[in-house]
Amino acid sequence: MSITVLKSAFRLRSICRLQRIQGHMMSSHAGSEVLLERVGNAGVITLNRPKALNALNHNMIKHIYPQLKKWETDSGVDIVIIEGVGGKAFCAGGDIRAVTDAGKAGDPNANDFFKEEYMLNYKIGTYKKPYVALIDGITMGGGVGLSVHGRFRVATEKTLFAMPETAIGLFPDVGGGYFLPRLQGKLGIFLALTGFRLRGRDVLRAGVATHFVEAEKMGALEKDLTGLKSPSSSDVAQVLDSYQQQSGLDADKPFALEQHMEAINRLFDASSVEGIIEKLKTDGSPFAKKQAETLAKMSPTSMKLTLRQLQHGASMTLAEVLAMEYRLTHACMKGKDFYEGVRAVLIDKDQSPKWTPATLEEVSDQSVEDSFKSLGERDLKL
Ligand code: QUE
Repeated sequence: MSITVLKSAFRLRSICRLQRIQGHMMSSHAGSEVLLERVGNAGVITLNRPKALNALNHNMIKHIYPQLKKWETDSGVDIVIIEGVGGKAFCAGGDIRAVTDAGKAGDPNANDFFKEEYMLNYKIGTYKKPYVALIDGITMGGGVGLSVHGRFRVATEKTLFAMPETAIGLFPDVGGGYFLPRLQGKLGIFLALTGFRLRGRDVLRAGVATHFVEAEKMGALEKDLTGLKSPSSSDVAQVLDSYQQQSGLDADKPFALEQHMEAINRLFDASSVEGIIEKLKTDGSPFAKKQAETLAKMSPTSMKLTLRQLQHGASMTLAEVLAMEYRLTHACMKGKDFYEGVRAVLIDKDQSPKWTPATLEEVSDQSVEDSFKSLGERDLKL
């Protein structure tokens, strides 16, 4: 494609967006953190906090959830599309800083954030109409929850995927306990414990995305999707397949983890975190050594919760997994590591969290088991 055609395609996309945003501002939610619009027969959700990399906050959840419910039964809506503005991120995660502020203050809003976020994840996972997430850019944590449970996830060469929560004293939530153990071999356990980042076409190869389309084609793709008349899921699939076929970028490049999958399947196959670390240390390969170094920085409590979460989640429904994860958020908010991790990574940015307990040996099996216990009346019911 020539530069001129590229530029005009970009301009067309920008103009379309501008018209939609102007239309939206006139229709009421000026300055909104999330835009909810009808474009043709599509419901379009636009995450609109570019300076925060579209991180998902409570206000956004409160707007998206009821609109998704309405669109599900609105005969004028055949498809839902979700995307982010700014060109850098689809959604970099949850607004975890606000959650820890509320958690520290004993504000029930912290629990409500997780409850409503997981209800939204479940709505997406059981949605009755085609749901298409355009995950162009950073897609981590909460952003994964807004996409991975949906029928279609379109990655681009700019997609950067990770579940990095063990670095902040949390665990890979938003249904991570469901989709991660369902990835090939022990890939999910590896991604969950290390927070390893997948890029571009590898997000498709890992099974996190369903399609790969070059970023410059996303404007045209969206236009084609919103222009479909009463599309079925297979009509949507056909459009996405066709765009994917025309996107040859990195098609010949092997999966970055291909050369390590045998090691991942062998080394991350243990019933305890200590067992995995022992295997990594005795293996001695540069790859194993690097993973051991990464895990040494993560919250010991988070790693133990995460391994149990994925072991349990492998044979649970999405609804059961989200209820389990909601219990785990209570445990994390009662502990110390979540606050310390957010301080070290997101607030002070010193990247030097002091975990409590500081070692795996000091994290008792009992404290891990207790974190999975019923909350009684407060359990999440889906
Ligand atoms: C680990 C995480 C998160 C993270 C960084 C980590 C996370 C999260 C954010 C984030 C990023 C940008 C924002 C924001 C939050 O960063 O969960 O509010 O603007 O949400 O290393 O788990």
